[in-house]
This record gives sequence, C-alpha cells and structure tokens, in this order.
Amino acid sequence: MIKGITFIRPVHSPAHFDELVSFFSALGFEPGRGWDEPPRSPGSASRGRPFLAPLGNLEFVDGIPPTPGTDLLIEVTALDTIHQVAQRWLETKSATGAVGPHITAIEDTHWKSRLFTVQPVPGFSVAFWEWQNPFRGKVIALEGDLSAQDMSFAIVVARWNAVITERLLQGALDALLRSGAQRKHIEIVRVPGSWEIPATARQLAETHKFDAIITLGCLIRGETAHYEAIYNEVARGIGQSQQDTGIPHSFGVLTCETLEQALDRAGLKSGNKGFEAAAAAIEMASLHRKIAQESSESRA
Ligand code: DLZ
Repeated sequence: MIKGITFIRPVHSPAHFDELVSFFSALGFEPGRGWDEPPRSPGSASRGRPFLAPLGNLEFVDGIPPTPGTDLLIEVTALDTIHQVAQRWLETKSATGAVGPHITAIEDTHWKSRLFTVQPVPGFSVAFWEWQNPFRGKVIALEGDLSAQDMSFAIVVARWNAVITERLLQGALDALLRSGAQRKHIEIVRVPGSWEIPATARQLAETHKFDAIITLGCLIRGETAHYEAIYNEVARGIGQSQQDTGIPHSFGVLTCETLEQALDRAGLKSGNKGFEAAAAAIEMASLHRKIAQESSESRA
C-alpha cells in the first residue's frame, strides 16, 4: 500500500535552511516531524524539517513544464492572501539585509489558473497557483480533512489474535502521528477480545474527552466458535455506541476466514486496516467539527 511521497530538497547552506523553514512556516504549512542527526564524522551533522500538505502529486512532464525554472509548484486557495504573506515575509528579510528576494505579480496562465513565483532564498524558486474557476479542483461538498492536529483519540484494541491486532495498532498509530496527532493525545486501551470492545468504546466515548474512538480486533471464522454471533454483536455494539454518544467510532475489527487472510489485511498484502480505521476516524472527527461549526454559525 502506498502511503505518502516525500521530495528531499538539499539546501545550499544552514542559513538557507533556516530561511526556508521560516518562509514555509509563515505561509501556514503544517509542520511534520523534524529530525536532527548528530555528526558521525566531523562536519557531517544533518537535519530535516518536513512540511505537510493535504494532497501531493508526483508529476512527470514530457516537453515544457507549466512553470519552467521553478523548483516547487504549490496549489493553494486564496492566492492573493498567500501573495501578501510571501511579500510581507520577504520585506522583513530584505529590511534585515538577509536576502535579496524576488517575487512576481500574480498573472494568468494559459492553463486556466493564476500564478506567482517567489525566491525565498537565492537559487530556489517556488510557484504558487490556484484555479481561476474557484470550483475547479475543489470538492463541492462538506468533507472532513485528514489533519489530526489538536485532536484526541482513544484506541480500543483486543488482545485476542494479538499477532494481528498489534499490527493493526501500529498502523493506526502511524496514521494518527503522521497526520499531526500528538502521542499524549492518544489513549490506548486493551481489552481481552473483540467481544469486550463495544462496552469499552462506549465508556470512553461517554467521557467526551475524545474526538473519535478507533476499534481494533480480529475474528477468525475457522478458529472462532459462534463467529457470527460474536461478530454481529461487536458490529452492532460499536455502531450503537457511535449513534448514542454522537462520537465518531471507526470500525477496525477484521473478520477473516483464515489467519493468512488476517495477516494480509494487517499490513502484508492488502494494506493495514488499522491505518485505514485511524484515517477514517480522523476524517470523521474533522467532519463532525465542521458540521457542528456550520450549525452554530447558521444559528448565530
Ligand atoms: C472466545 C473467542 C474466540 C473463540 N475467538 C475470538 C476471536 O477470533 N477474536 C477475538 O477478538 N476474540 C475471540 N474470542 C474472545 C471473545 O471476544 C471474548 O474476549 C471472550 O469470550 C471473553 O468474553
């Protein structure tokens, strides 16, 4: 399963590194998890500061690229605001004599968009653009985002079939942490088996301390007497807890014919269903907030 894509951009100097981090932070990019590697030999220290965007594309171009000479192409909404922020950042830098910055005016392109380019540091050029038609490239629907920043989650994980459920748990944590959740805002609760998940999920949801509850378990038909009865009750109980408490619950309880099938769904061949359950929880928590905000705004 492909999860994400990272473009590594080596910088020319520590000063350029600091300038670029400052520039991308000023624009409101969500920071990822940075790293600092101590030197293994003299002068070999390194550091990285990732910046996250909700969508990423890898695009190969045969012929003339849409923005020749730029190192990075960033799609935005509210291009004029981004232009102002970039301009202000450059003005601060040029006032201190730190950089000799360049920024172009916003211009129309031949591909139905508006665009400007900026050089936050010499030799590194970024193009920002947005569609001229505001609905192009935008989903005309209320949708949750995949940012887990400032959100709290509870994960209820069954110990039965731990070889599978521990993998689901790792997948779920991976999705939450990559999406900006903080470890201190994730509560992991272990229960004996899937049967115990619904009651615990409900108890956690009723505290109203969590934006969403993630449930993880694994039922294997071949090894489970009363498989259908357990499965139906677990699914019903988790669904009912979600409806009664109004807190989103994501369903990461695998129902498999064999252990091999379960392993495939826990990261071997068919993705990691724990990762997917956590991603669904983030999206639903975000949607939940948006709907609540919309309805409070329409009442005001
Ligand atoms: C008893 C049982 C069985 C046979 N199989 C499973 C299973 O495949 N997956 C699972 O999560 N739990 C199983 N359990 C345990 C029950 O969910 C429950 O924990 C016990 O019956 C104790 O209430």
